[in-house]
Amino acid sequence: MHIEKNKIAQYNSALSKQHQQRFKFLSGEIDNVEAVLQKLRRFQIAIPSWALGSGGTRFGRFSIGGEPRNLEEKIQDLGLLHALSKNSGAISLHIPWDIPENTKHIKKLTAELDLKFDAMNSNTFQDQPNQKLSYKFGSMQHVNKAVRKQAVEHNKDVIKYGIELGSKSLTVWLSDGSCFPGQLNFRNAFQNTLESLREVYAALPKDWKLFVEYKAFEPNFYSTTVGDWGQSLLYANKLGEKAYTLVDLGHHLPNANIEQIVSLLLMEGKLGGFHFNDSKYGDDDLTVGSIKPYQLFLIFNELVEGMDAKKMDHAKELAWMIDASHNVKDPLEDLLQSIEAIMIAYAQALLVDRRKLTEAQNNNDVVLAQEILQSSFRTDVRALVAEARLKNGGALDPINVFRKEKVRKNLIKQRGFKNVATGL
Ligand code: PSV
Ligand code: MN
Repeated sequence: MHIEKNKIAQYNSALSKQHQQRFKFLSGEIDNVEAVLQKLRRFQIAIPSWALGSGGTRFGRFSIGGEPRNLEEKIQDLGLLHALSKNSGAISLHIPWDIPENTKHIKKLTAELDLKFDAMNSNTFQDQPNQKLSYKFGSMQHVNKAVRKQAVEHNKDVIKYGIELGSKSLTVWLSDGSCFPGQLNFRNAFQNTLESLREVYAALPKDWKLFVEYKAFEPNFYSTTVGDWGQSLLYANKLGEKAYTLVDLGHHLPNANIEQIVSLLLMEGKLGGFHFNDSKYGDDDLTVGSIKPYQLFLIFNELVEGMDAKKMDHAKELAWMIDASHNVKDPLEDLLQSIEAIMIAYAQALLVDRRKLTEAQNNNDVVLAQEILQSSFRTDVRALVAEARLKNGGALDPINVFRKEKVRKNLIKQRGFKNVATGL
């Protein structure tokens, strides 16, 4: 399914008067509104190929209907998302959930929809049909060298697919760890993992990055071999300059200060990218900004401050991706909400008065520092984000267009109700 540009323009013109009023009022309060708009327009968030269907939990899965049945249909869904949002111009593939069978055709399709290939993701946390050796007791950490080799070879294959598609990075998330005390020798598990990662690193093209994603627990519940940012940073430092830590917002123990983690990783030049989602309890993979929007703003505040300190290009130098799962909402509507939440937090962070904040910090003026941050957080920047989208040719109100155009109903008509998309 496709929504024509002029259709989007029609919906926009119906909302134009109200939008212009709101934007005019807001822009009067912002000093450098054109520069902020430029940054918002350039910011692009990758969507994972596994987030376009109904995810489900281990207790069940409820079909949403019209889910994409193959990679091509997933790319079509992403094209639709990007046409509406204009801030989701990239796709992140998980192998072997989404193996591109005909790379030429897939590349042509993505180019037509103005989509790029972001990080490739390997998968050694599940056994695949016909797989020789099992990952039940880990992959890169495994006590058996042959299992480790199989995991390394898989990652090398993923790099090969990525090269064909024009991706420039590989994200490795390992579920390796242990479920019970005594099951694992921690040092051996670390060393085996490091040795395996070194082999993968050696296979990276010159201009590629390797992202080492950490996660505190699940599916292992006693120890995880890349369990936190410290461990990920150890690997990244030992591997070399092309290796970075990847932060997934859901992968921390409760109440972790993620904004501080982000700040220090940036300072060390070792923050590679992000998986955005939200959570209340664990790795809940909920819509970005649905539970803790202030935390999201504080993270973006550190990102903007830290990237500016290093004169980094916000849009280009870190990998931005949503990593969420949808159980009760329409995945495409849910993703539109996540994109909007990210853009809002980014816009608010761009509005922080850095000079005043630094002054307040240097004067130990705790009250003023809080006032400065919260005044940005409490600014309703939705008209600013909408204006950036409008200037890029997107929809002023993407969910409204999605609903009025009956996208899901049409997709169900085309694809049927009971189909299941690959991935989580
Ligand atoms: C693991 O929980 C994770 O966050 C990793 O990024 C995986 O690639 C993704 O979710 C899908 O399982
Ligand atoms: Mn993730």
